[in-house]
Amino acid sequence: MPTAANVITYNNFINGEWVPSVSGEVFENRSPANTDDLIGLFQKSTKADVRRAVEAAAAAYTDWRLVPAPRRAEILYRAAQIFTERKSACSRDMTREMGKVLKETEGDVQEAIDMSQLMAGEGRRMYGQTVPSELRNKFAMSVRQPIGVCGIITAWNFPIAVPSWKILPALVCGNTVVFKPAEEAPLSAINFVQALADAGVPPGVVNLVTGDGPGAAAPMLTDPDVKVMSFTGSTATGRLINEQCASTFKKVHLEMGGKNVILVMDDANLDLAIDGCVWGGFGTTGQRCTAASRVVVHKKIYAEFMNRFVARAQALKVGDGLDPSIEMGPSISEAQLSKVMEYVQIGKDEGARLRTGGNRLTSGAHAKGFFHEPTIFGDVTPGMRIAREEIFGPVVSVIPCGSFDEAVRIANDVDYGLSASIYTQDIDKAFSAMRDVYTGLFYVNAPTIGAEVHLPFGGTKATGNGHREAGIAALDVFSEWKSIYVDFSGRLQRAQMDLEQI
Ligand code: UN1
Repeated sequence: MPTAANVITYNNFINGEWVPSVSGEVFENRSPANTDDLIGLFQKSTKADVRRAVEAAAAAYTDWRLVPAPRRAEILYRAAQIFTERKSACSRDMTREMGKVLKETEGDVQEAIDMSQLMAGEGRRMYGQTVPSELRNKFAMSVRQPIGVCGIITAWNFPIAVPSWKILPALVCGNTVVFKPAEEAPLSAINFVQALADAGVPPGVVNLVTGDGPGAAAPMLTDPDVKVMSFTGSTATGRLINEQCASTFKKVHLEMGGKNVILVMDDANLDLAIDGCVWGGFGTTGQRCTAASRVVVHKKIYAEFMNRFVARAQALKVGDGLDPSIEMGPSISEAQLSKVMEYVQIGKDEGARLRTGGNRLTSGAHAKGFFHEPTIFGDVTPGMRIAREEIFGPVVSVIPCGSFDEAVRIANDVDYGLSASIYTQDIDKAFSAMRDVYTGLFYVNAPTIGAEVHLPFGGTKATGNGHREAGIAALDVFSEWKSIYVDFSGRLQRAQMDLEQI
């Protein structure tokens, strides 16, 4: 464990160099599993640092946009190799700084490997469109063009995966990047950017500024040289970003909150469904935008489902994610844990039935971290706040329902629309729900989590603003179409004139 003397100070990355912030101010990053564990000091960047990063990105853009996409892709293939070599070290750093268990942080780094390979492949495709022209002697086509400097603001819960979903497509399309990671997980961002630099990304093409939202993110929103903003975080922050970006007409991609639902029908395979609810609800300590924080269960199987679900939640081992036997880590911060505890109180006050959990864990191995029991409320009604608002913690609200139609109505009756799932053996119900539940992701006989990088990721309503990241859809965020008409009738006219002169 570092003492004050051997604590590492990490820098920003601007124009290919690791540099301190202009103000020289730093902030601490501590492990949420043990606040004695000081991970390092990180630059508390301000407007002046952001400006330097944007200038570097704008200067680098003039050449990077002209580098052939297959050459840009070679760098991404090398990045995939480097992430693979560093997977174990990066996941340990990630578990230490943001708390999710090692198995999950390994999955997080794996997503960056997968995304590097996917986007590197795009370097040799990046398909455009060719269509027939209306006129003779004319060709018509449309090609993807890069847009310019992309501002990237990410959350702490997927601190390498989510930046990779944004930055790698931005790069293969020919854009340059200014990256502001969440202040709760800056070391993972540094590991990510170091890997890109080592893979050969030229100076200025990727820049990193650490710090808080007002200091290090807000200046990007109004900077006229930033052309695209891509954000993952809360709906409230996303709304502010959207408003701030309006006056400079930036292309804004927002990936925000969720209140995802698992529908358990009376014909469900209960073993599968309970497994899905445990990992969907308590994986990443419930701190996923895709977390299954609502479960709607048919009344016919409600009692049995509840007994078994509660027993599984009680058996989960909570603790420091670096210990491989641990199944659920801490909340990210004191503030996040307080929010969880507030919602537990709200649930009780609203008349939901607390079936298990509900307490902060404070003794023994839990004494120095932000731990909370896996918590399940039963007899929840759809109007309750715990059934409607994003908690982002280990709290699952179970709502009894009387029919499939009612389940679908409840599923749709929230402000968010990221992910939903159904457990049923009935193909008609599966397809009806798939069509009628208004979300960007839908699962059948699997939980609401576990998106794969080669499919579009994103949500409807207050979750997103119409874009998708990951998959080929990511290219639509980070490129714009240029339609090109080539008229070659002039040559034919000239040929005709030549003939007439003979
Ligand atoms: C997020 O919580 O921001 O499908 C993303 C999943 C993860 C992505 C979660 N691969 O749950």
